Amino acid sequence: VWQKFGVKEFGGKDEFQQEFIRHVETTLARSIYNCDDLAAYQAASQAIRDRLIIAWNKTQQKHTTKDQKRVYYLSLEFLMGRAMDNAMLNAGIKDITKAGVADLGFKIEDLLEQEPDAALGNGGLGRLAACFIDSIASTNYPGWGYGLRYQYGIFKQRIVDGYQVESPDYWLTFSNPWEIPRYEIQIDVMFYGYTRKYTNDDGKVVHVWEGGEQVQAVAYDVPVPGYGTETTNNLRLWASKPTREFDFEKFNAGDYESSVRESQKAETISAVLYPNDNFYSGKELRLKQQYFWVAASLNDIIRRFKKTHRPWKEFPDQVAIQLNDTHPTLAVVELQRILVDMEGVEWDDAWKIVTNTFGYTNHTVLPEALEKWPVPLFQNLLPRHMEIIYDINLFFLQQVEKLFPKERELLARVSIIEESSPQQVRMAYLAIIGSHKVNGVAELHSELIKTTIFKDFVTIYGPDKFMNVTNGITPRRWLHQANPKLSDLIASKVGSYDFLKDLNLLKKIEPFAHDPKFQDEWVAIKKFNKARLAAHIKQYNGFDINIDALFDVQVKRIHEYKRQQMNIFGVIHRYLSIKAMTEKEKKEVTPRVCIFGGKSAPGYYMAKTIIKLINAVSEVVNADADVGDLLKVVFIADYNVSKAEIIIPASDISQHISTAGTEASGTSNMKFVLNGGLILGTVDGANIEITREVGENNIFLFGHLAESVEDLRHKHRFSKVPLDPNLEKVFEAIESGTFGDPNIYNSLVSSVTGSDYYLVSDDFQSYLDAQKLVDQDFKNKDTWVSRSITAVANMGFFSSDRAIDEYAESIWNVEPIAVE
Ligand code: 26Q
Repeated sequence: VWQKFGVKEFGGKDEFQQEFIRHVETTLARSIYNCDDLAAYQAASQAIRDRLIIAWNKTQQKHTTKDQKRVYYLSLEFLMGRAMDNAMLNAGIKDITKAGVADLGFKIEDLLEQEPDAALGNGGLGRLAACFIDSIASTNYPGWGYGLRYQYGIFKQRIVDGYQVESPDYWLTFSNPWEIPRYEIQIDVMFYGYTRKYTNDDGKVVHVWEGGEQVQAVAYDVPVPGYGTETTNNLRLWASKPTREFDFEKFNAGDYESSVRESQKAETISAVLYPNDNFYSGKELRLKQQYFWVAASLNDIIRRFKKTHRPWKEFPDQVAIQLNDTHPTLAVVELQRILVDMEGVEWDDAWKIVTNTFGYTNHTVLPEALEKWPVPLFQNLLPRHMEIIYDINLFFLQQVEKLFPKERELLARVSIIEESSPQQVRMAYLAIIGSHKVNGVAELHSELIKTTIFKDFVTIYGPDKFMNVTNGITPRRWLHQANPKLSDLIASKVGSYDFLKDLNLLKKIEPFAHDPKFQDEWVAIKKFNKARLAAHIKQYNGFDINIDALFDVQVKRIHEYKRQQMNIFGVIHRYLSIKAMTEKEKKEVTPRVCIFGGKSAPGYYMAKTIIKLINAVSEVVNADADVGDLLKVVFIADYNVSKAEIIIPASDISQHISTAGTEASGTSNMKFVLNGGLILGTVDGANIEITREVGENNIFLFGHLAESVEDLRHKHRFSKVPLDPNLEKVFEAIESGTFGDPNIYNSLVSSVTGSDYYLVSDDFQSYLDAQKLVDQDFKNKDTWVSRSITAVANMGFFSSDRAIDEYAESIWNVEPIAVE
């Protein structure tokens, strides 16, 4: 396979072995006779990395020579997962590596297991960034990712007595072969201090920001190999270090201890990823992280631009910057500051440059997730930026006033500064005003932002500034790597692996949806994947599950809006039903394994209670002899990218059951269907477009629509809405102590019996009906498999390559650079 790509850097098996041994003996200073799996993983990685670096250098050289516009994807999260398998597959050298290590007595699978996940993200947003940089490289766009090199990624989750317990993610304990430290790239970043202005010799007012604390940003580069192409792009992650001067001063003053303390403080900036998913918390350190990363990245981008000796007005012709949510919005202000304060560009000219450079992607409409920073905190940390924001706001409001004279309410509504006490900086508004395009991540979501949270901005700017780019996923990791057997089977019908670069070619398997031989192979692969997951569950949870049962999976961050509580209430309902059955009735039951996984934010009490309930139900149900194989409940601890790669290919049904209008897109829904699982879901996020693509016969939809949600919530507020009768029985079981101390679940139950903000009761009957249909349909193996095949055949649209092409075309205006 490797030759087909024509990636000349990669030699054959013998060459790989030589390099492997060389790395064992020199890089690791060990003997090949005393080499464990960890050392072998590191040596193999080094050998692969060497090749990536050659391709990386070539790519960067070519991009510099071509001097075309580049795109920079700014994201505080890159949920990369493991790198080794991906690097081998993208470079087309898995076969030679596998054979190479096998000769030396190693199994490639064991080596792959040694690698810790790069878990620098929380969930959907971070994984999307990882898929996007894979696609940018695979489709040959010149593009870099910029992020933070957290010393600790998302915490590790253990389950103790049914509760989530967090521990730190020491992912950098052993040296990380996938990063290249660039100690020579050090950028000073300042915080705090004060501003002053003076009039220079030309009579111009100059603003200065000085007297603050300095820290240094050091670059770590992670090569991003494209699939089947020479193109290897860069992900640059910044780590914070104390500045040398600072240390020195203190040291000479004889204050060694405080010098050490200060340097440790500098390092805390990039120490840890904030573990909130879809929830804003206004901590100063978080704002420090944002500015640190934004300042270093912009400095780096500008340094590269300056080498081309172009005038500033051409900056947007050379540079596109995409803001992954509002987290990097300070970049808008920082670029304006550099242009006006440091480079002497006139305000209006600078502002044109700024707005033509940035694009902003919104990922949520949930009010609790929207970033708003208290003005006092902001002003203290970034005094000059605060002034610039006031000016941006002033000029913007003047423009609005001109367009809509006398609409004072409108001015207050769209002001970047919220007039609360204290005042708050609304980052989303700043991002909109500072960008030329704003996009949502699925059709419904993009409509919702236009009609709800950003409505006024559509009035002001017109509809063209707002657009949709439906999310996508990389088929390399989420099909070929996670499910190699399915990828091989598909290739046998498509005639090649070209579908991994052009996912619409999946359409070619549709004619085989009813072909018995193809169906058998399809079913056998699903069974293999279910056995692989069952082995994992046996190893980590310690019990057996029946692989002929329907595997029903919900894995994602635990959140009330994602409604894992509805799922577990449904499981309890199922349990109670089975308990009430005669032996004869039991014969008709479709056996099920209900699989849950996901992390809760450490401070999110309700989410933690949901985890506890799932585990409590699991304990009771799995031990109940009346139920036997008909129902098993599993909570898989520490759900992460690597576990997703095992879990997703094994699902028959996966649940994406957010309250309509709350899940912006979802991306795991796409991964499950691409792996031959069907969806049980609400009419929300990308479920809607998946339905359109695969056909409504190949998805199980239920529940109220987004347009009714507001009305229903209104009803709840003004009258007591009767509880769904089936749900009532579920609550009775919980309250009678069936799953242990009922007091533990008081708040969870009353959140539904009270205001039921997420409409669990309103949707419950519809949910049970859909589940019943799933049970019935799963019995008909023939139709089930043909639906599964048909669904996969129609998933081409959800490749992140397609999403990236749309961004490139309609937001970034960048062209791919051909590889000879
Ligand atoms: C903000 C401020 C302070 C601390 C943390 C945060 C923060 C961190 C992470 C806010 C939000 C997030 C993550 C959001 C997220 O993952 N959104 C998801 O994005 C996916 C990709 O577009 C969508 O598919 C999901 O629907 C959406 O929930």
